[in-house]
Amino acid sequence: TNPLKRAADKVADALHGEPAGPEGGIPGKPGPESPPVAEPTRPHEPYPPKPDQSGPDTVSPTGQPTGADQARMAQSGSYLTSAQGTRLYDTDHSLKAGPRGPVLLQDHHLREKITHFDHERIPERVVHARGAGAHGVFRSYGTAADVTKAAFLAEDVETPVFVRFSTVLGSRGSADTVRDTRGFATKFYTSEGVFDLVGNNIPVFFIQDAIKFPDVIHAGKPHPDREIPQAQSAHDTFWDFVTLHTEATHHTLWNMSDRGIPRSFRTMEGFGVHTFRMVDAAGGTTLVKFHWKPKLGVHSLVWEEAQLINGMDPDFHRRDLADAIEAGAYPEWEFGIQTFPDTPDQTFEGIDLLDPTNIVPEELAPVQPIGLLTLDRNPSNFFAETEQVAFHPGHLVPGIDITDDPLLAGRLFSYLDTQITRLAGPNFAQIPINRPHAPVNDMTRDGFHQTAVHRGVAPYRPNSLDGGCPFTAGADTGAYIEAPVRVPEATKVREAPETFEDHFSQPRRFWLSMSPVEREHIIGAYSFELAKCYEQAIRERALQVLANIDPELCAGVAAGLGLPAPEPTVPLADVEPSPALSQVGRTWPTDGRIIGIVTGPDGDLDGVRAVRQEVLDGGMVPLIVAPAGGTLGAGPDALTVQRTYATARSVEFDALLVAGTPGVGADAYGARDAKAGHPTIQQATPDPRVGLLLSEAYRHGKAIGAAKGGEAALEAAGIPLDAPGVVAADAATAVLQQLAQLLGSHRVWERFPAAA
Ligand code: HDD
Repeated sequence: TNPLKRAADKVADALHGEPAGPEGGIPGKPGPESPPVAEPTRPHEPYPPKPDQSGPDTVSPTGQPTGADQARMAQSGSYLTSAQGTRLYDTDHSLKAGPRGPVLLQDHHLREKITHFDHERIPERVVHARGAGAHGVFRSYGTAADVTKAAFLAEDVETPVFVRFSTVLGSRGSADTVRDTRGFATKFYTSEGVFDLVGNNIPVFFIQDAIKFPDVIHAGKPHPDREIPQAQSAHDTFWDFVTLHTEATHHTLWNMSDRGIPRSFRTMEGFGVHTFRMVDAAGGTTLVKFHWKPKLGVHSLVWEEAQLINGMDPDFHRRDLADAIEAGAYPEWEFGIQTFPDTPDQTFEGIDLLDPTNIVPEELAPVQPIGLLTLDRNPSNFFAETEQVAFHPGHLVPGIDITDDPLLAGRLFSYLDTQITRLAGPNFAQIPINRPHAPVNDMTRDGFHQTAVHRGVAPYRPNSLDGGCPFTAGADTGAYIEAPVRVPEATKVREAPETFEDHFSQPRRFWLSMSPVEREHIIGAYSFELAKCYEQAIRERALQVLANIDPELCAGVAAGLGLPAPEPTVPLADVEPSPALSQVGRTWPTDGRIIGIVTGPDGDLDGVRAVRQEVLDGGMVPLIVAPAGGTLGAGPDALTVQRTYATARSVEFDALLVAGTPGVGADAYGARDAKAGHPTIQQATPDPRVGLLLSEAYRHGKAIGAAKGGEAALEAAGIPLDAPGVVAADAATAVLQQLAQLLGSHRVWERFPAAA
């Protein structure tokens, strides 16, 4: 028999203390000399499926539950089997005519295994392909109960949810921290059926009518000839589109702002974008806009950080979300609504509520909190949950209705349609992650991937054969009844209303609401993206668009491109800023922020121990960075090194604290140069990688501290000890206190040139 196999069996025997498997014996290979095959670990009963992983409990037209034991269809039992449940004795060798002979076509296991593998991939989403999801719970405050009869928004109702965050343009394997809009899609498994809020982290959209969606996406996706660039808008076709369709100006400006590069999914706002219509118990209607407000505040990366992260850790956002949930630092968002009277013109303070390129400033219509979302459980299988989840803006519950926003209308068609290709048929609602938690009793039948076993003979109504079931509900028995809104008498046209023609006043409001640093970032982003375009005409057209927003913005970008700044072609809009749009100038909780503690064997280990504990007590995350891995110090108090100088990069930390003398890494550049036969360079003290860590953190506006001689490392990196956001003291814990305070503002904004 195979020597590897024999060795594995020996190990297993030693582990189990017995040659055979559990009771009943594990079947060995046939043949007299074959020993029984032991498993490397003892077979055990499978873990019970999570509630949302169990198979669908389908309900027949006569109300009889069927298929309740479908959970058995997922992995169960101790032995490897074929897909038909037949136990297998070998899955590593094809069936051959002798060990060196040809493989036999009769090997069903080989064919089944390879065939299934060949079909493992499903089409990725045409947009929002790259995403990460999490389970959670939504608790409603009941504060929306006077405007909606939705049961899940009544007081103190808990509703399970699944949320998927995503980028828009990139492929499934693209990097997380690209400049892009982020999707924020929430599936509420309510007692009245599924409600999906399929929103973004930007409250406006590129286009006003869904008929242009294929066009804007074709323009944003990689060029069709070479399929580059991946996951970004810095290319000609994107800028060609958004400068020719000036309704895209507002969304583009948000993308070029810090909102386009969030620090974490946990620190993003979310928006339903469209105006929805809420319906109360008496049939009264109110127009609303949905908001998600992160408890941790709204934070972004700076552009250089985002670019570095895409190389260092392309899974940065996905990892951040999963790690936080695993550590018990459950991300939370408050759900809120802005409400507007449902007037026939559907405008508020002159703002057209049906135009998805508009926001309503919070100063005009405050966001009223209506519940709390907590994400507290990671998916256990990415494909089954995050990939197969299917959202749809048409998944509505009684009390929440739509408006005539023409962008929303197209979405109501598109999302159902796309799942049919992506999830290979019309039965995707039976996939466990998509199953409503409310009973399902529909009259759809058959189709690809039908997993329900429907009973009864009469999937139509009325019928006299299945006892007349199913019955239809009424308003008093929870039916979804569309709000009886009057449709104005009109002539069929392919036209937009005149109010949709104002493309510059809302972008101007956004620009005027930004702090100097945020404006500097926006100018930098436009200058970067447009410099990546090859066509001069596109750059010039983009400058014309910017001139119509604001002369300072236009002049800044024009200077970056080395082009003259044009004059505006429309009068500059007279709008008030909305301070709520700025991310700067507020303080936020510091929970979950990451403090890098840079030290070495000769560092201030007592100080590190104390400060590490204080970081933890403060609800933040300490990461010890030292020249080499392993531990620092000895005995029970030894400190575990979490990052070495080779693996640490500034982008991972929100603040840095150098405790004592950091020391030189084992594989510092000098040693490497010597090995390569180059003249050995004088090793800088401290290690040059510490210098890079500090200088990047400084450039990115991060708080930096030094304790017990750590100042030398800062000085070696050229960081003035009296610079803003730099603190030094003897005790590391005293330094931490000041760092934590600085972190409340997220960054040391004074370090950016605009603030100087
Ligand atoms: Fe969309 C996916 C958000 C306009 C067509 N969209 C998708 C996702 C989000 C959004 C978050 C990912 C859902 C997930 O995680 O599975 N989309 C928006 C927002 C829009 C918007 C906030 C404007 C307000 N979308 C939009 C239009 C159309 C689509 C106008 C088509 C007419 N969107 C789709 C889609 C996707 C999608 C092609 C791809 C995968 C999917 O639906 O399930 O149907």
